[in-house]
Amino acid sequence: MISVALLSRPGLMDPMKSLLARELPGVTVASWSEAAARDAELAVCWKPEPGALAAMPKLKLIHSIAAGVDNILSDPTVPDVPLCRIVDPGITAAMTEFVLWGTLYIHRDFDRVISNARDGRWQRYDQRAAKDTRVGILGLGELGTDAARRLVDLGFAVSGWSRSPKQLAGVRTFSGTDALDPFLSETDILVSLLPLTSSTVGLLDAARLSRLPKGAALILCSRGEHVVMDDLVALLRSRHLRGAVLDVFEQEPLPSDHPLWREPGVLVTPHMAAIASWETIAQQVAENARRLLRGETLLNVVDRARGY
Ligand code: NDP
Ligand code: OXD
Repeated sequence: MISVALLSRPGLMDPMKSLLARELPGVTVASWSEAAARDAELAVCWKPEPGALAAMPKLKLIHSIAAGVDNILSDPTVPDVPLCRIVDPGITAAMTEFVLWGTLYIHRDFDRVISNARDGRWQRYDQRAAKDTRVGILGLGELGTDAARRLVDLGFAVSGWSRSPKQLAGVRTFSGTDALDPFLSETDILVSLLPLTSSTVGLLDAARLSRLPKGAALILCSRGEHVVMDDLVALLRSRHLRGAVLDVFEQEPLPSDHPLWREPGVLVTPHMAAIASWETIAQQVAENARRLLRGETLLNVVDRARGY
């Protein structure tokens, strides 16, 4: 049977021990603080210490406990063994709910009326039809595609941007760097569902965000590092942008004294858009462990060259 190491901040992955033991009878599971972890063949990770994976001589497979793998690939010493991530219909459904909620929050002016309610201000806004709100999704992968489809079902004018060309019923699709500015210039609500890679870090800077039409809003579900936050705040303060729902941050948890909590127009949510259960994670890790042992094709393998 295989041996597994859990690499994360202390205690985070404790629930995985019994779940993996149930899924993989005979497995040994060690936290990184235990000496046995160095000899494991499978590393299950969330933000492993830099250099830790390189210090595992028997390593055969690295598994992220998340959909994203930036938490692992940010370490240049990560050994060249297969890297898998979590892909799950439950996560996709949860993300779609979050995107639909965020879109309606802005489209139906809840951002304004919630703020007005604090001052006891009764103010109604003109109602727009969904077809008159253009929602642009950065990233048409597992998550972006489902969110786009559901937004189309609700009648929104939906577009999407990806690296490679795509066809998606009811969605205007754009691909490649040259298409980004035209895509942004026709987007009222921008949703980011990109992976964090060397090509997408800092993508949404002053120049890019200024391409959005005046009054546009951002829903950031991907990673904090996709946005140059000072540029975003400047564009909110100049009223070029109307608001932002921010679920992810370069530093998490966002410290309670961080100015973004109190920035007018910004709603901070605690990286809650789509959270995989430990059960789901353990099942997917165990399935890949069984496949590894049988020499079968692994599921949800990341392309290391692309970084996602
Ligand atoms: P996928 O890998 O399935 O999809 C990524 C999409 O982004 C693809 O369409 C890809 O294009 C596109 N893309 C990647 N790089 C570029 C680029 N340089 N230019 C244009 N498009 C690009 O990822 P998922 O949909 O599963 O997840 C996306 C991200 O969502 C995760 O990496 C994670 O950061 C975040 N996430 C956040 C959660 C939260 O709770 N806030 C929960 C889960 C995920 P192509 O199709 O051409 O390859
Ligand atoms: C993920 C996340 O990548 O939770 O799964 O952000």
